[in-house]
Amino acid sequence: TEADYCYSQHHCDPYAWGDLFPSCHPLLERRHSPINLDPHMPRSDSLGPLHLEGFDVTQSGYWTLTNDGHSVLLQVGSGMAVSGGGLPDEYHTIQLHFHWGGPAANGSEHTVDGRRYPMEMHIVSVKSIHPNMSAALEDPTGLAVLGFFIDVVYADNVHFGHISQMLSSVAYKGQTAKVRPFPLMGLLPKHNMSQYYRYYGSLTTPPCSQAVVWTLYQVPIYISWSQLAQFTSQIFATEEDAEQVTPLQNNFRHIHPIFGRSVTASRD
Ligand code: SG4
Ligand code: ZN
Repeated sequence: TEADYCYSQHHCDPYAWGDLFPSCHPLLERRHSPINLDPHMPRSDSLGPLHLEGFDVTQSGYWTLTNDGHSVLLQVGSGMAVSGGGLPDEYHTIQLHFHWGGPAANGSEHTVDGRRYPMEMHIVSVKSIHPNMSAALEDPTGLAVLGFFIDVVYADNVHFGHISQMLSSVAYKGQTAKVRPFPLMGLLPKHNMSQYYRYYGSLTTPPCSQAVVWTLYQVPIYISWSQLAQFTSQIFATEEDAEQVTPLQNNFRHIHPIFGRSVTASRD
C-alpha cells in the first residue's frame, strides 16, 4: 500500500512529501501552493466577481462530513457551480475542507504580507467537462479552489456552527457524519466578494497536482474562539493519536516560491 503523508512526523511531513510523491518535490515542479500573497500586487481590470451558482439554495437530502486523517471535509450534493471571474470554464462544487493550527498557533495555508490567519477554508470545484477527479488532476486548470481566510472573534458564527458542532462525531479517521444541507452562502463573507487574489498553483496535499486555479478572497470569515478550538482539539489523525490525546493540528503546507508566476488581484 502507498505510504501515507502526514504533517508532524519527520518521515512523512510536508518536507518529505517529495520523496513519497514526485510532484510534491519543491524543485521538480514550479507551481506549488500555498504562496505568500502581496497586498500591493498588480490589479487586473479583467477579474470581475465570480458567479456562485446554487450557493444560496438549501439542498435536499444530506451532506457528508468526513475525517480523512488530514482534514475534515464536507461533501456537498450536486447543483452548485462556480464560473466567471476569469475562470476558463464552469466548475461544479464537490466539497469544502479546512486547514488549521493549534490553540496558540495560526494555521492558514496562504499568508498575506507574511501574516498567517488562524484557519483557511477551501471550496473545491471540478471543471465540469471532466468525468472524475483523476481526469481533472491531469488538466492544468482542472480544479478551481476558492480559499477563505478565517479570523477569530468572540461571537459564534451560527452558519459555521453547522459544521463545528458536528466535529465531535468525526473525531477519528474514517468517521463520517450526516449534515443537514444549508446555503453555503451563509459561510461566506457578506461584503466585498469582488476582492480576491488569483494565481495558478497546485493541490496543497499529495499528490500536489499542478491543476488548481486558486482564488483567495481578501475579506475573511469570522468564527469564535470556541469554534476554532473544536477544530484544534477534537480531530485525530490516527488511533494512536486519539489514545494519546494528540489532536490533528497544523495541517498546512509551508509557503512556496512564486517562480515567476503572475499573481494578480481583482480591481475592486
Ligand atoms: C484536503 O486534504 C482534502 O481533504 C482533500 O480532499 C483535498 O484533495 C486536499 O486537501 C487538497 O486540496 O484544496 N488543499 S487543496 O489543495 O480536493 C482534493 C479529498 O481528498 C483533490 C477528497
Ligand atoms: Zn485545502
